[in-house]
Amino acid sequence: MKTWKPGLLLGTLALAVLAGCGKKEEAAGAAAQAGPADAGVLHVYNWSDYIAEDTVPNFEKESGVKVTYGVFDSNEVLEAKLLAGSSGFDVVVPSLQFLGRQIQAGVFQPLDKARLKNYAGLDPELMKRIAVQDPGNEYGIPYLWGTTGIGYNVDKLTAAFGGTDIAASWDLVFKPENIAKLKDCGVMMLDTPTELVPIALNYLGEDPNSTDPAVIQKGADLLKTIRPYIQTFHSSQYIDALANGSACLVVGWSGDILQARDRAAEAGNGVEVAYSIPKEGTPLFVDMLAIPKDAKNLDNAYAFIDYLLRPEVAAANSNYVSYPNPVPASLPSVDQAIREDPTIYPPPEVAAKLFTLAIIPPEVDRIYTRLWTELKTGR
Ligand code: SPD
Repeated sequence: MKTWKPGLLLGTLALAVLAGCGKKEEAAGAAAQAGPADAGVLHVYNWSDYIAEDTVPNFEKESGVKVTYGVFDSNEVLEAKLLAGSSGFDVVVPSLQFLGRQIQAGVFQPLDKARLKNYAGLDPELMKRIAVQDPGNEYGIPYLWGTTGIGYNVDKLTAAFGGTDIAASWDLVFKPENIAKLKDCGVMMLDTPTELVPIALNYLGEDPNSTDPAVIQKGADLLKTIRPYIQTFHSSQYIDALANGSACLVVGWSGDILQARDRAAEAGNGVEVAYSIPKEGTPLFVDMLAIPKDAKNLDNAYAFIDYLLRPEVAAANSNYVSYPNPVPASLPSVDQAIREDPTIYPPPEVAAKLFTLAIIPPEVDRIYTRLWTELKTGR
C-alpha cells in the first residue's frame, strides 16, 4: 500500500524555501508558564540520538521547567510502558503507525491545538497524510521523519564488491551470496519485525503491509535465508558500531546512519560511512509527539511541544540528527548540506518508491513477534 507521496511534502518544503519564509522567531518569552497543576517539571520519553544537544537545556532555561528526559530505541518498548499505564510520561514519541493503534487503545489525550501557537506552521500536506492514521490529527504532532535503509562502510564494501553501487539495491542484503561477503566485517540489523518483514515483503514484490499470514511468512522465510550472516539485532548500537568500524553493513534509520558518518569523521579514524535508500523502496516513517491520558504536567507538555515546532528549534534538531522536520519555515535554517542531501530529503523519483507502514492489528502483531523470536533464536 503506497499511501504516502512525500514528493508533495518536499514540494511544499521547496516552496517554503523559494518564498523565503524562514522568519526568525523571538528566542524568549514563547514557552508557556507552568500552570497551577504543574510542578515545574516535565517527563519526556523520546528516541535515543534524536534531539540537538542544547534543545532541552535551552527550553529549561527559557521556561524554568526541569525536564526529565528518557530515551528508548524501539516502538515496542515505548508501547509496553504506555499500555501498562501510569508511565509517568508527559510527552512521548511513537512512530505514526504505533500512535495509530495506541489511539485505538485509549492511551492518549486529544490535543488542544489552541495551546500550540506554532501548530499553523506544520506542513499541511504532511498533516493530511498523517490524518490517515490519526483521524483529524487529533492526537499527534509530527516531530521528525526519515527512511529505513542501508548503512555501510565504504572501504569494506569496495573491497568486497569492487565499488559501492551494490548498496543501491536490497539485493545487497537479501541475496545470501552478497551479504555473505560482509559477514566477517560485521552485519547489524534493526531489532524490529515491524520494519524488517515489510521491507522483505516489498523486496519480494508483495504488499509490505499484508496481514495475510501466508504472505508474512514469505518475508520471514527470506529473512531466514540471510540469518547466518547477521551478527547483531539492535536498534541503536549500530551508530557507534558503524562509526568505529566494527560493523560494515547495517539496516537502520537514515539519520542514525548519517550520525555514524559524522561521528567517524569527527573521530578522524579513517572510517567512511554512507547511507543508501535502496531502489526497490523502503519505509518512510514519521515519529509523533503525543501526550498520554494520565500526563501530570500538561501545561509544560504543551509548552515543550510548541517549543519544538519553532522553526529555529526544528532546524537545530534537524541539523544535529540529520532527520527532516515537519516545519517548512525551518528549511532556510537547515544546513545546506542536509537540505540538499538526497538521502535525507529524497527527490521525487526516490520518494515515489517509499511506503508507509500501516497500523498492525493485534493478531498480526502476534505473528510478527513469533516469527521474530524464531528468526533471532535460529529456530
Ligand atoms: N535514533 C532515532 C531513530 C528514530 C527512528 N524512528 C523509528 C521509526 C520506526 N518506524
